[in-house]
Amino acid sequence: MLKIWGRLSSVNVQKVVWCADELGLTYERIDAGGKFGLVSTPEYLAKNPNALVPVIEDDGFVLWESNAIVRYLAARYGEGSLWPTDIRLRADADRWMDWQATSFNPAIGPAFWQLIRTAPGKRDPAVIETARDSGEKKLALLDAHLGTRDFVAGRSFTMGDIPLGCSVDRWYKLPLARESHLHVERWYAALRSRQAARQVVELALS
Ligand SMILES: N[C@@H](CCC(=O)N[C@@H](CS)C(=O)NCC(=O)O)C(=O)O
Repeated sequence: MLKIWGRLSSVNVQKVVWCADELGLTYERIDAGGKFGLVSTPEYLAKNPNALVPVIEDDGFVLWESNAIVRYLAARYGEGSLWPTDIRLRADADRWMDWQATSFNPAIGPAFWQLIRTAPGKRDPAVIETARDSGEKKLALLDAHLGTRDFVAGRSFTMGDIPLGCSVDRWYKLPLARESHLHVERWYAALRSRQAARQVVELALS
């Protein structure tokens, strides 16, 4: 059976759980990281020397790095659905996965850390405002893209929607003043209505 190590409060673990649920996979999730520890034990470090979550083990194959895990699961279990067979659609899905990891998440991350993981008295409003402003600019770009398609890679939901869906879910749960991005809001509502997204969208930030 597929095993997933990682606490659900991690955006990177959320991607893997959502992907596995989309694919209807049976899996065991083992809490690790944060208050659950485990990541610094020799057994865990043998699986992931970065001491980070998530990690998966699938039929003896161990893999870390959340977007690589989403790609692997989609390719192995979701060909033609989460894993587009058309190479350009797949490249488009890939592109938005990379954008989530290298652009959107780093932009909004400081707001999350300040507002959710930092005691009120120690927060820096300037850091929050910079992250908010940066997040809005990136969402405007995504909004323009979604203005002409239902999902990030076109008409169908693919692996490309999952990492970004987790980050945008985080964005909408942050206690921030937000601008309106109608296409992103429509897309996010469609994602929220998916049964497989429930574990993520019903979770409070912590
Ligand atoms: N690039 C890695 C980043 C993994 C990462 O930073 N994980 C964080 C949680 S989001 C972590 O393990 N933090 C330490 C901990 O939870 O103990 C990935 O996408 O898998």
